[in-house]
Amino acid sequence: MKMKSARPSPARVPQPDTGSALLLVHIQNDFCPGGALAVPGADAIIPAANASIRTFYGRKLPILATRDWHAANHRSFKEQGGPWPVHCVQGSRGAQFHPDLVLPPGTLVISGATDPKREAYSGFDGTTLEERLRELNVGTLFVAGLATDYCVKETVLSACKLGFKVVLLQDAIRGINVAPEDSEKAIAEMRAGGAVTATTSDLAL
Ligand code: VGL
Ligand code: ZN
Repeated sequence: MKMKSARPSPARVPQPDTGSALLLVHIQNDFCPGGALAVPGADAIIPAANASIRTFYGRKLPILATRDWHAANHRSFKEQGGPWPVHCVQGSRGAQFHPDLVLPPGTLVISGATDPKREAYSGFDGTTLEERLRELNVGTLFVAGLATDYCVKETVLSACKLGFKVVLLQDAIRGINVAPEDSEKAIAEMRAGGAVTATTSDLAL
């Protein structure tokens, strides 16, 4: 019979190591306060995102940043019959990464949702993201960014389906919450899809 240990062992959180990459989803002006599709509290994730960036950069591990990069007539926009206000139009200020996000040299930028006729929430949809990750021999993705209930969720679910391990950095994501529970539901869906959740303080920063 196994002995019960007196104290529960600390939860094992995967650590950034060979084969890990940091994936920053849509940390762009338009999703931050003052932007066209501001996610409540979005800028509060930036210190945690930057701390993760320092860890990955310090360990020479890949850092990838996706950006929502819509054509001006994208079907996602209300005036084209879509659900959202005009946001993250290619080349606009709103589409730039938040100025406080410190992206180091070598960060790979992946532009998504470029085809005006197609809705695309997953960073893998119509991009070179998977190819880049395979080239870099990445097996585990640590994910931060916006928005929990749309692009973070879809990107994480795609990553899981493609066989990547995913660690969702819960203090470094925020949701739109069109309905108040959307982010909680999204996190539950990502866990059900195979993602594990951690906070940046669980990482040996
Ligand atoms: C997103 C709505 C529209 C996201 C992008 O990044 O989550 N949400 N476009
Ligand atoms: Zn968009």
